[in-house]
Parts: sequence; C-alpha cells; structure tokens
Amino acid sequence: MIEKSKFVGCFKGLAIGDALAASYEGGPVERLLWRFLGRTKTGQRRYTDDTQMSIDIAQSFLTQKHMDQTHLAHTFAQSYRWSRGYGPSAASLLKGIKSGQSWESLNRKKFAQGSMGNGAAMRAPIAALCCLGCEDTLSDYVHKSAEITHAHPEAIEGALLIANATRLSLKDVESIGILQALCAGAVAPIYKFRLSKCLDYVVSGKALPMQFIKTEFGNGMLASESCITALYFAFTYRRQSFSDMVQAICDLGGDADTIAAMACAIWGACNGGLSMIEYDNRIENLALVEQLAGQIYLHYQDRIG
Ligand code: F2R
Ligand code: MG
Ligand code: MG
Repeated sequence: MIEKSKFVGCFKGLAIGDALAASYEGGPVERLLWRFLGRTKTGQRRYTDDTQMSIDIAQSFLTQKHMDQTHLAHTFAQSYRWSRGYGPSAASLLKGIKSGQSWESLNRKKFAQGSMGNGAAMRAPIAALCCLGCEDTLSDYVHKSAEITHAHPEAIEGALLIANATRLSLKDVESIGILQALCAGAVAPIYKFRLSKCLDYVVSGKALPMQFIKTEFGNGMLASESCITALYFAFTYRRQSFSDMVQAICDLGGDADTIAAMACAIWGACNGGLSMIEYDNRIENLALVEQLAGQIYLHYQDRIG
C-alpha cells in the first residue's frame, strides 16, 4: 500500500516547484511581469497555470468520481485567470469554452493536429494520483484529460510519460527501471531518442552542464522540449535535496515553472511530503493542495479495500 505522504508530496511538490520557478520562466518581459504578479497580498509565492489546472483535475475527479471531459473542460474554463500565465492557445481555448463553445470544436482550431505544448503533461501527475488503485484506466484517463486542451499526439505522449513516471515513483520502482519502462513504451522518435539519452546519463550518475542539458533535452514550452528534461532532473536528484533540484531548474531557465512542476511532483512521489514542510507558509494555497491530495488518497484506499 502506498503511503499518504507520497500523494501529498507529489501534489505539494508540483505546486511548490511551479511557484518557486515561476519567476525564472521565459524571457526578460515574462520575468519582469512575474515580479508584479508573483506574490499574494500576504507575501506568499503565487502558483501559475500548472498548479491551477492540476487543482482543476483533482476537483473534477472528486466531484464526478470518474473522467468526465465536459465537466473537466468547464472546470478548467471557470478557473482561467490571465494572471496565472497560461499558454496562448490554451488561454484562447478556455475563453472559448467559457463563452459557450465546446472543447471539441476548439482543440484543433489553432493547430490542425492540436497543441503540442506541455500544458497537458504539467498536470499529468495529478491524473496519475486519481487512477492509483485501478491503473488499467490510467492511459485512457490521461489521454482524455489531455486532449481537451492538447490533442497533438506528442502532447498526449508527454502527459503519459509524466503520469507513468509518477505512478512508478509512488510505487518505489528504481529510477533506472522507470526509465527503461518508459523507453520500451515510447512511440514518437523524439521521445525514444531523448529517453534513451536520459537513461544513459542517469545511469552514469554524472552531473551535466546546464548548456548540455538544454541541448540534449530542451527547456521550451513544447512537451517534447520539457518532459524528458523534467524526468532527467527528478531521477538525477531523487536522493538529493529538493531545494538543490529546484535551484538547478531555475538556473536552466526557459520553461522553468513547468519543468519544476513535473520534476518536483515526481520527486515528491518518490520521497513524500515531510521534507517540504518548510514551504507550508511560503506558497499560496498549499493547505488546499494538501487537502485535495488527502481526499484523492481516500479514494485510493477505498479502491484497494
Ligand atoms: N505561457 C506560459 N508562459 C508565458 C511565457 C512564455 C514565454 N513567452 C516563452 O516563450 O518561454 N506558461 C504556461 O504555458 C505553458 C503551457 O502551455 P500550453 O498550455 O501547452 O499552451 P499552448 O498555448 O497550447 O502551447 C504553448 C506554445 O507551444 C507552441 N505550440 C503548441 N502547439 C503547437 C503546434 N502544433 N505547432 C506549433 N507550435 C505549437 C506555440 O507557440 C504555443 O503558443 C507552460 O509553460 C505554462 O507554464
Ligand atoms: Mg505556468
Ligand atoms: Mg511554464
């Protein structure tokens, strides 16, 4: 049986990583903007779209008890606020849903195959939590939660990779075993290539220079430019300090909040939430995040009897 602390660590890790790395995302304009938006009135670090959409997945699951794409699409749309820093096509899709259009009519409107941004992968750890205990539903659940906003096969595969890495981390599978399993199941050539390199580097245990990590795995907003980067950090730092991992991701820059959200969720799934207590009063709404993780855990307990 998986401990509750691992569920809490996964969800809190996602929110903490997102909030701490948000001011390192993007170029000078985005960083400057976040200096004005990045704190609550009481001085806590604000989280971004990564955490908000993860909260939406949790709340929709806890209300509906199963994957209901229409309900989830409306939950995403109702939570949308420009000040959370959503991706541009995600923002216009969510505004379209809010104005009464269906997600099915919008998710291939801007790009013929749909968005291949990392916006589905960034919330995939929480989809994985919702499926623990009946894991044969995981692929379908992640696919359906992703395609509302991200129909492109690379966005969906990125979400599946992050969800499966989370699931296996919760179960204490060793990092090499997790990466081997992900390599064996990879479909898109870019993921096969980057995963096999990631496996080699994690096996070698050597710290890689930042520029090299950027060239090998990417640090951009596409799923293919950020998911393997997050896996590299999560498994390289698995037995090291959480704050050192977050600092390294901030130093890498680019899509730092999202790489941190995914890596920190997996780190938390491996190590549990106790080592994150120091952040409790420093990050917006962590009590809600912890409460949602606890409620999802109750469903897991019910399922496994
Ligand atoms: N939006 C942000 N940050 C704003 C600052 C970023 C900065 N300008 C920068 O360039 O680094 N952060 C949040 O958005 C990311 C998640 O994005 P999501 O939800 O995937 O959004 P979207 O709009 O669907 O995709 C992002 C961009 O990817 C490119 N793209 C997507 N699909 C494409 C396709 N089929 N063909 C070509 N390009 C495609 C577009 O440029 C999209 O705008 C996270 O970082 C989150 O923190
Ligand atoms: Mg974000
Ligand atoms: Mg981001």
